[in-house]
Amino acid sequence: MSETPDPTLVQLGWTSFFSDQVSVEQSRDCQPVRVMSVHRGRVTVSGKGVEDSIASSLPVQGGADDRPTVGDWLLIDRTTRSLVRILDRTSLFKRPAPGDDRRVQLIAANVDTLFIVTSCNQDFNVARLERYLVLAREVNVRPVIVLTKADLSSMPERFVDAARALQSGLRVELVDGRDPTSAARLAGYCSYGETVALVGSSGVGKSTLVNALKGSNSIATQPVREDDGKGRHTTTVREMHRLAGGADGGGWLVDTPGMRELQMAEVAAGVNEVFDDITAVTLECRFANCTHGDEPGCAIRAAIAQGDLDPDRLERWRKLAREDAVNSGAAAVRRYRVGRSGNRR
Ligand SMILES: Nc1nc2c(ncn2[C@@H]2O[C@H](COP(=O)(O)OP(=O)(O)O)[C@@H](O)[C@H]2O)c(=O)[nH]1
Ligand SMILES: [Mg+2]
Ligand SMILES: [Zn+2]
Repeated sequence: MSETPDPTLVQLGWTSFFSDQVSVEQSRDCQPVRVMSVHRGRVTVSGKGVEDSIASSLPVQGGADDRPTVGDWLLIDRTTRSLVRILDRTSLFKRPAPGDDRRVQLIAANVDTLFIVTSCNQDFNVARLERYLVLAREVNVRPVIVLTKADLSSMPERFVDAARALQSGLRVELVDGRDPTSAARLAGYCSYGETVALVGSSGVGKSTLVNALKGSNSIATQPVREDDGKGRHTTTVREMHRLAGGADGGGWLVDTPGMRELQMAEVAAGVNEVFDDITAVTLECRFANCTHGDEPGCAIRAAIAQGDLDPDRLERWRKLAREDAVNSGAAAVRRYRVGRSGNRR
C-alpha cells in the first residue's frame, strides 16, 4: 500500500510503519481503522468513511496480546466490517489484570509520547517516577514528566529540578492544569496525528489536563474514583480523545486507569538505561559479578564514598533490579507452565 496516504488516516496516526504491513491484495478486501474505545466484546473504530462499533474477536486467536486495545490499528473487511487482523504495534502498554495473576490487561497501543503526571505536593515521588521512566523505555515511548498543581506550591521549581535530575535530557513541564493557557504548553507533544497517553496516580489531574487540552469539560474529574487499588472494575471507559488544535485538528490523548502498583518484570534494559549513571560505574568494579557489598575494587562503594553517587538512588536502583529479577523469573516459570499444560485459559 504505497499510494498517497489518506488525510483522514494520517490524522488518525497512520504512518508507513502500518501501511508497510498491508499487502496490495489485502488492501483490496480490507481497510484500516483505528480503535477509539474498548467495550465488553466490542470496539469502536474510525477510518476513512467509517465510524462504527464492531465485534472485537479475531478470526484466529493467538497469544495473550492478540486482542484489540485502544489505539490499535485494525484491518476490517470492507463489506462485512468484521475484524481481520491487528497490525503490529509501535508500542503496547499492558499490566497484570487486577485480581488475576495469569492474565494481562492491555492498556493502550501505538502511543508516541507518555505524559507521566504527578503533582507538586506529596504525590511527587522519585522512586515512582523512575518506575514510569523504566516503563516508558521498555514500551518504546518518549517520556515527559508533567508536574501539575504548580499553583499550589510556593516553590514549584524545586519539583522541576528534582524531576530533571532523574535522567539527563528528560523533558519536564510545569503546569496548572485548570488553566488552559498553562496546559497549552503541552499541546506541542500531541500535534496532528500524534498519540499521547497519560499515566499517574488518581487525583493528580490527568482528566483535568485532558479537558484543558480538548478545550471542553467533557470528561469527569476527581469526584469519580477511577481506581481504589482493590481491583474493582470501575465504569471508566478508556478512549482516545481528539484534540481540537487548529484547522486540521490535533492529536490524540488516552487517559489510563491508575497504575499505582507498578510491578516491574522483564525490564532489565530499561533499568540499565534509566540508571545509566550507575550502570556506567558498575563497569569499573573489579569483578564483573560484583554485588557492591564488600568485594575489593568495588567502584560503586568508591563512588558513594567520594560523594559522586547518591546512596538513595543506588538503593532505588537495587530495589528495582532485584524486583525485576524476581518477577522476570516468575514470568518465565509461568510461561513454561502454561506452555506445558497446553492452552490454559
Ligand atoms: N489547584 C489545582 N488543582 C488541580 C490541578 N489539576 C487538577 N486539579 C484538581 O485536582 C483534582 C483531581 O483532578 P483529576 O483531573 O480528576 O485527577 P485524575 O484522577 O488524575 O484524573 C480536581 O479537583 C482538579 O480540579 C492544578 O493544576 N491545580
Ligand atoms: Mg481522571
Ligand atoms: Zn561493585
